[in-house]
Amino acid sequence: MERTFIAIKPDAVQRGLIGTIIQRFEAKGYKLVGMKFMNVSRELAEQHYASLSDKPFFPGLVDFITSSPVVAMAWEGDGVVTGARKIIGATSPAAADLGTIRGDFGVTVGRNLIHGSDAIETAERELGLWFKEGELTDWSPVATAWLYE
Ligand code: DAT
Ligand code: MG
Repeated sequence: MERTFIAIKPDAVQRGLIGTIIQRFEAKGYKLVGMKFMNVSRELAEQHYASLSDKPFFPGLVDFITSSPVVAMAWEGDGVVTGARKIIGATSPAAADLGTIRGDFGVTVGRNLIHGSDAIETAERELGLWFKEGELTDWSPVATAWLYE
């Protein structure tokens, strides 16, 4: 089954939106398989955002993501990588549709509340970066039979 990496960023944690954000993934029917509340080292931040290292906003992005704790999560489900990106909304909250997390709760791109992997290969890379072997927990929710035919 497909898995994706989701992180609730420092702005959402500081604004008391952890529960609200997790609720959207739970209510959709995705399965939580990993979660930790943690400070992010500069090394991890730079590795996570390595593909953006030449962007002018990169230093500010690393400062932001390391400034305060985040909630790192792994979610599982049919089509979860694309589905989670839909729940999250467009990169800029100004462009994100209402009903998405960024559209409902954000105003500016540098404070867009949440990260979600953008492809299956990216998800595999990011899950490997953020979680050690044994930190992900497989389980069988009783609702599975009511979510999948
Ligand atoms: P996404 O988080 O939607 O996958 P991305 O991977 O292109 O977007 O960029 C990663 C993060 O970098 C994004 O969530 C917020 C920040 N960012 C992107 N573009 C930016 C910009 N033009 N100015 C400031 N921050 C930006
Ligand atoms: Mg991205």
